[in-house]
Amino acid sequence: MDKHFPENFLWGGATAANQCEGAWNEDGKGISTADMLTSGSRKNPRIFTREHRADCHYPSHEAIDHYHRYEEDIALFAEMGFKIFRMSIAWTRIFPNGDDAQSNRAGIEHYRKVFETCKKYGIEPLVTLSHYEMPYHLVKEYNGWANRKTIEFFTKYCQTVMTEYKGLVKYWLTFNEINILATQFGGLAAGGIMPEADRPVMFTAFEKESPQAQQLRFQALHHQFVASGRVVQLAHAIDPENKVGCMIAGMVQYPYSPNPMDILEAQKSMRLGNYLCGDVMVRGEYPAFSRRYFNEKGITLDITESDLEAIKKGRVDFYSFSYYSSGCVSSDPELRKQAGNMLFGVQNPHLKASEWGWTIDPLGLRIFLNELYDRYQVPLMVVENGLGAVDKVEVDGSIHDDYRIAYLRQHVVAMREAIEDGVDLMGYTPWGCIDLVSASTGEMEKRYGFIYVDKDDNGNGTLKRSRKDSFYWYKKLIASNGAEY
Ligand code: BGP
Repeated sequence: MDKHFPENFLWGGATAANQCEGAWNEDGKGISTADMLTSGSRKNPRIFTREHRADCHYPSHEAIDHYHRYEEDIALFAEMGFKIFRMSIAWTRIFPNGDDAQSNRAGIEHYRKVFETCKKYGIEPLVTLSHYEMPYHLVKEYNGWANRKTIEFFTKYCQTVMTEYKGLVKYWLTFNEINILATQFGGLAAGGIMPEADRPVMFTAFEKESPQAQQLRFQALHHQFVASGRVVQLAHAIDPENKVGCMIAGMVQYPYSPNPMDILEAQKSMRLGNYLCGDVMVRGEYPAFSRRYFNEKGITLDITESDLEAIKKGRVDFYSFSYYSSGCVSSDPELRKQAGNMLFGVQNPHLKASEWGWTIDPLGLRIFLNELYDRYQVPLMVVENGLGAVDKVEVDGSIHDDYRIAYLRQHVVAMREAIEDGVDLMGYTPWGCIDLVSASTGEMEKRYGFIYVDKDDNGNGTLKRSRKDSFYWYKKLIASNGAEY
């Protein structure tokens, strides 16, 4: 059977501003929530500090200095043959405090140059409007997305960039991994909700969440739904060419056993983890199952008629998601206890894991693609995928990352099979196409890139870029439109 990728398939790579740009306080940029996150490791979580502390390292401040080196980096992406480049705009470069009357010209001009560079190479930008950061001022003054006013601030920022970059950008994503806010893991990173003390916040649920905190989290999520709905409508009004997608963290959960109790638990977890957000953003209304969930948890949301209209009219054009791993759900209290607060649930005996404990499951990607397409029938895009691993630089400067190639190859096969199954898949942008700061741990050593960046966890290094073996592999894959993998 001749299986292949569609002709205009969008091969590329993905980054986020706070994980690669650096220049955290240059050219009028305001402080973002990500600028307050220390570095960490798998064992020591990153800490959100309410003030900057002299004894802490903040990896977003320099990151990989992409802000000053974007031309070199985009040229390398072009060398691999990228058709699309997913990146995010730092809201704080456009509106430093979030509620400013005027936008910051220097920030607007910076991204214009970035997009023009992409254009020069025939690369389509795919722009995430909010990728795990927001102006810190909005967090301190308004409690971030818990406050309804933030919808207006965000809409104004989106209107500004969509107007400025009309003709340069046509693919947009509203909120990165919005569904993290539907889990206990998302408070600050996704929702900008101020923690009561300096503490770990990234994908970390340490203590039991209070009913008030839970209520606030879902209200923040609701405000993001409304904002997304408004922004989708704005995008279409500004330029009918614009295509806006939702961005969901693909949290695939299997039942641990054929015990119907496990199946039910997995279903609940898929619904809350993935489908709640997808249904609102693709179908334009809260799914029926959410009513019972909110009732049982005692969550009462402030939802107005005009909110519902914004959600209804602002349905996204496509569905994008990240996929790294799958999880497993059990109804057995003993097994659940062992798993603790792990994002991926109980251990799946059939799968191996990465050095950072993320299970590797390419078939899960095919299964999820099929599930999503059955449910939504809109074009899908895989906008993050990859293997975080430690790379070794040989004496001659080469980097033999065959483990990364093996991981990506299997996921490419899974996508091709899903296309064969009937899925309408638009593109693939593996995560961290150039090494960058890890979101969960703040490390540099957890690398995803095709391009190596000389920088270590303590901030030392020349920042020199080098091509890994995977660079040449991906280049060939793109040139053959997925045939040579
Ligand atoms: C996703 C985030 C990204 C990215 C990726 C890899 O959840 O959208 O920002 O960082 O995960 O995670 P990590 O960097 O923690 O390895």
